[in-house]
Amino acid sequence: MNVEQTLQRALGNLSRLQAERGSWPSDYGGPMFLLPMWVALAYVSKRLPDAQRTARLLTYFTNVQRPDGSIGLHAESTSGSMFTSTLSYVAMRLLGLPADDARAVRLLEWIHGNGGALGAASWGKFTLCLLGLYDWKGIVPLLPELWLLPAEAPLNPGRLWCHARMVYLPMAWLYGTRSTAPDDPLLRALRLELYQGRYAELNWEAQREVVAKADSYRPATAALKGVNLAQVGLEKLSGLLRKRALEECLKLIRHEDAATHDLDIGPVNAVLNMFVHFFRGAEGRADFERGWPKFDKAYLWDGHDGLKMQGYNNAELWDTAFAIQAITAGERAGLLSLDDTKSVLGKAYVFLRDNQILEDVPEAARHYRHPSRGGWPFSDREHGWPITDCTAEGLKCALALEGRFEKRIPEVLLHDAVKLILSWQNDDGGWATYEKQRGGTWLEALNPSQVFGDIMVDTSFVECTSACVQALVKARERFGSTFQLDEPIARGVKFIREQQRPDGSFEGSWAVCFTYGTWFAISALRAAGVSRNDPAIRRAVSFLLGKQRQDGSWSEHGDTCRERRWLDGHEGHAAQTSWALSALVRAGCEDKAALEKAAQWLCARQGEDGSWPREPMVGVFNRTCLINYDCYRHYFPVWALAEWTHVTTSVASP
Ligand code: LAN
Repeated sequence: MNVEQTLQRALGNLSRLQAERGSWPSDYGGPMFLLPMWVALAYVSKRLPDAQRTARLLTYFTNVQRPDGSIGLHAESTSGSMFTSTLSYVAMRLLGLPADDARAVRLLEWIHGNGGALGAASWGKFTLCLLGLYDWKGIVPLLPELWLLPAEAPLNPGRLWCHARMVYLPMAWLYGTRSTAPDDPLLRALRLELYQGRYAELNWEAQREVVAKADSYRPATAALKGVNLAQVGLEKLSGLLRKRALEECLKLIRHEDAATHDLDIGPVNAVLNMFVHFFRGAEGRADFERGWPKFDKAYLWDGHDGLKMQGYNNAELWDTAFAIQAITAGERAGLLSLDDTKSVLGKAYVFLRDNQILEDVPEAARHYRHPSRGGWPFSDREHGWPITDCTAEGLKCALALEGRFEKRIPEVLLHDAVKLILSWQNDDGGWATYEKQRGGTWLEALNPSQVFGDIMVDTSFVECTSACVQALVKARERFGSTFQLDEPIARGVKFIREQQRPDGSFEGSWAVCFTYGTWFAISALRAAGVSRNDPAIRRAVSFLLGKQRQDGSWSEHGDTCRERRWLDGHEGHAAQTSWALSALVRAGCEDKAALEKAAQWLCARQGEDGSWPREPMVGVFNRTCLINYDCYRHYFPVWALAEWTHVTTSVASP
C-alpha cells in the first residue's frame, strides 16, 4: 500500500473535476418526487422539452423503475411508493409515452395492485389536483388564512422548518384558488387509466385521509385528524379573509423568489412558485418567464443514468469546504506539497470567498427570515439561504487558508460568521439547520406529508452542532477574547453528549447514518478538548470497531435511516469507511491493526485515475429519502487517509 501515491492520484482527480469557478459541480439527484412535478408544470405551461431531452428524461425513469414495476421514493428505494409511482406514471405519459408501452403497463399494474392512485401521499394528490387528475374536494384544506395568524400564534406557519414552510406556502395559494389545468384528451385518458373509469362516481370527501400502505411512513395522529377536521370546517367560513390571505401568500412567495434570484430554497417550492405565477395569468407572466429558464439551468442534471432533477440548485459550497479540508489534511500529513495543492486550493478559496453571503434579505423579520450576513450557503451566494453547518464548514476553511492567497476574506466578515453562528444556537445547546428552533416538537404530530419524518420543526442535530462547535473552537484560537466562546462551546458539547445512544453510537440525520453521526460527534468532542479516555469517546470507539467488516471497511444500508437501527450494507463503502477511520483516528483509537486494515481497504479501492467507484447513495433527508452526494467518494478517503498517516507518523495527543 502506498498512501502517498493514493493521495497524489486523488488530488489529480480532484483537480480534473474542479470547475473554473473553483467548485466541484456534481450529480445531486436521488429523490423521485421532484421530476414529475416539473414535468407537470412543463405540460400545463406548454413547454415540454424537445425530443432529445424527452428521451433522456424517459431513460432516467426507465433506469429507476424497480423490478416489480414501481418507482420508489428515491432512486435506490427497496420498495415502491404510491406517491412517486403515480406521479411518475403521469409524467411519463405527459412526456408522450404511450399507455401500452411495457414500462407504463408495469407501472400502472403496480399502482392498481397496491391500492390505486387514491392512496398516493398528500403531495401526490396535490400535484394531481393541479392537473385536474384528482378533485380538490379530496384533499385536506391547506388554509391560506394561517398566514394571517399573529406571529405569536403556535400555528403560525413561520414556525415551521423553512423547507416545509416554503412548500406549504405556494400550496396554500394554489389550494385557495383551486388552480387547475384546462382539460384535454390526454388528461381525460389519464383519468380513465388511473381510476379505471370510476372518476365521475368517486366520493372525494371520503378520499382525504386515504393513504396506501406503501406511503404510510407517518400515519395521521389523532391530533392531525382533529386539525384536519377543523380545517374542513374553517374552509367553509373562509370567504371573508380569503382575498387578503392569498395576497399575503403571494407577497411572501415573491419575496422568496427575489431573495433567491428565482432559485428558491429548494426544488419543490421552485416548481410550485412557478405554478402560482403561471396560474396568475398575465399578471404572473414576468415572474414565470424569469423563473423558467433559471430553473432549467440550476435544477436539471444530465447524469450517467439520464436527465434528472436535483435536490438543490447544487451542492458546491458544501463539497468545496470538504475538499479543502481533505487536501489541507494531506498537506499536514506531508503527503501533498504546497506546490502540488496551490492551484486547486487557490481556486477553491476564491469560490469560498465569492460565495459568502454579504447581506441580510430585505425586511427579513417581516418575511420570517433570520439574518444572513456572514453566512455560507449549501450551494452558492445566488441561492442565498445560509445554513448553520455550511457556515461553520465555510468558516473553518476560511481560517485554515487565511493568508495563503491574494484577496483574503476581510476579518469583519469572519467576525460576522462567528456572530451568526452564535445567534443560531438553540436553548438546548445544539444547532438546527437554517434557523433557531421556532416551534415546539409537538408540531411534529401534525406532519401531514405521510412519507417524510420530522419535517415540521427545525431542531438541533448532532451534525450541525458538531460543525458549529468545531468552527467556534477554531474561532477561539484565532480571535482570542474578541468573542465569549467558552460557554457556547460547552453547551454544544453537552448537547452532543446527550445524543449518544446506549450502544455508543450517534445517529446522523443528513447521511447514512451511524458512521456519519458518530464521526461528527467524536470530531466535535475531541476538538473541544474531551479526553480520548472519556467514557463517551471510548463507547463510540467500541461501537465503530464492532461494525468493521472482515475486509476492513464499513457499510451501512440506506434503509438504516428510516428504520433507525443499524442495517448492514452489501459491500464496503468508501465514504462510510472514511468517516469511521477518521473518527477512530480523532478518538485516539489504539487498535492500530483495525485502522491499518481500513486504510488498506481505501487504498485498494481507488481506481487508476485517482477516483473511487460510484457507490450507494449516502445523503438523506427527513429519514426516508436518499440523495446522491457524488463527490463524497472523491475527497473523504483523502481526508481519512491523511489523518491516519499523520497519527501513525507522529505522537498521539492526550
Ligand atoms: C439538504 C442539503 C444540505 C443539508 C446539509 C447542510 C448537508 C445538512 O447538514 C443539513 C440539512 C441540509 C441543509 C438539507 C436539508 C434537506 C434538503 C434541503 C437537503 C437534503 C437538500 C434537499 C432537501 C429538501 C428538503 C428536499 C425537498 C423535500 C422536501 C421534503 C421539502
